[in-house]
Amino acid sequence: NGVAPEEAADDRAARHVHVLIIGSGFSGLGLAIRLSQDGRDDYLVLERGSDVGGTWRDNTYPGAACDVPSHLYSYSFALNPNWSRSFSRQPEIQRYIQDVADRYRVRDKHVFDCEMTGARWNDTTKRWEVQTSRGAYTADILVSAVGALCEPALPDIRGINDFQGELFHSARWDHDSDLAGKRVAVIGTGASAIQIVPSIAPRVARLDVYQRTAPWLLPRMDRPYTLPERLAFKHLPGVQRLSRTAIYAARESQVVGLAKFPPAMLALELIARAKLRREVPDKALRAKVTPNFRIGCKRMLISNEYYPALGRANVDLVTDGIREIRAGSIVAADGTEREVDAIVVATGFHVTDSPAYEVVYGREGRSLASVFDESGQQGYKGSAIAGYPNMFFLLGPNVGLGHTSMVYMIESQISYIADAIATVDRLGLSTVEVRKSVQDNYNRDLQRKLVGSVWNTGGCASWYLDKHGNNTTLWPDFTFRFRRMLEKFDPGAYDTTVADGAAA
Ligand code: N01
Repeated sequence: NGVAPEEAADDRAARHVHVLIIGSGFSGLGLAIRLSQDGRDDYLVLERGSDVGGTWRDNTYPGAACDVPSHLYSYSFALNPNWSRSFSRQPEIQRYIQDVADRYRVRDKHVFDCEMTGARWNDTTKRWEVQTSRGAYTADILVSAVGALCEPALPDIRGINDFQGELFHSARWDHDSDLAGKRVAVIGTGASAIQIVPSIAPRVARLDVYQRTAPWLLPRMDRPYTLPERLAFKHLPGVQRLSRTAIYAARESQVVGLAKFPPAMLALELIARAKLRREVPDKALRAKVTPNFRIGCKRMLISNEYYPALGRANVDLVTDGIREIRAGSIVAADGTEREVDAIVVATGFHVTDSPAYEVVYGREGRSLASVFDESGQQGYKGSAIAGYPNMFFLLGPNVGLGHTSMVYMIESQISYIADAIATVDRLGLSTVEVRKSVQDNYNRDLQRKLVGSVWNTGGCASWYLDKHGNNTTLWPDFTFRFRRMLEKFDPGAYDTTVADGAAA
């Protein structure tokens, strides 16, 4: 499982590889497979965890499941006829990713338990110098595949460090902790929390759910596949492709309402309101969980169990805000103190301020985090950033989606980056760096498309927006347009030098 320790880098000498990929979630693993399929052996994947899977390896909280249909949430080159239900749960997705890594024989191109602690561009050697928890590497090309939802964000609540009970983030679930019979608080009501709450509510003594903003909820059309369906997926590959295409088209149509003409989403809002009336008969509770922004502004959530769980006798929805956390309790803004044994922090991730970029230093010696902090996350086609030569990004700026499968976007980027690497080799380039003017034009265009979108005008604060108020996370158009844009690497957008240093 992974590169043998003696083959990994050690502290005495940096090990050199042509392409170094950081992270082995859906994106890094997918690129590794593509490079292998292209016949390459000159790459390595560094993964801080002990296995592939990324966010699907890390998010093991009770109830963790995908809100994108299974058949779309798979690599196009590795369709899975064995999905057991229409929306897969975390263990099944993680098994799928592990199985793909095995089938495509790329595990031996991985160094596991290897965390990147620094990456610095050396403009003399034209290489990246990468420090890790398992020694040093140099690389001609560095690919960041760390993902946007990898660094848990803890809330800045007074006294949080003084809490004496159990406290953990949703993405770092403590499986040694048995919550049965305990008084538990869940902070947050996003995609993770709405899966956790119904899963733990029946077995805890009391559950306080701290809601800052009420989310929109739509029905979850999840069900196990019937035997005839599973047989058809298995023996008639066309059926699976057809089902995938139908799901893709249905999801893609939402772009019209999200990005182009938000009122087109009102039909979904009506469905969500009807669900609220049906599943929350208590009018006082219903008022508390009725959202105050346009649907789609934040990520739309799907659940059939969340509202009923809030209605349980042992569950309390607290909407007064949190004043402070004490050794054994949480004090709400209205002064009410509720004793708790355990706190689950489901407060999301550092998306627009990822610490992963604090250790990446580009051509001018600046950390990527400081560049992002100053001007917001900006890149070119979500895949390259001016000032960071020979570096490519999977799931870089403005690649995220609020409505359909990220795997589609990832595969579009994989084609682009694989073609970029092939182009670098074919033309004998020693550096390739996107031109700042090209990047600026790209972002001007992108931000223009976001004007009037529900994410910018829907009246909510969300992790889609950075601290400057700009949407630097989402792709604002149809995903097939993204794919078309990334079909071929476009060296004309980049400053390049050939191996002898002359301009290409
Ligand atoms: O995180 P979030 P998440 N005090 O950031 C609240 C993906 N995902 O882990 O809305 C009190 O969405 C915050 O409140 P508010 C998916 O892309 C996918 O749930 O900001 N509360 C919010 O309610 C998703 O979008 C699946 O006012 C605080 C919650 O915490 C992304 O991951 C499943 C607070 C954070 O919600 C992140 O989801 C799970 C504070 N100081 C996740 N700070 C699938 O099914 C924050 N909050 C594929």
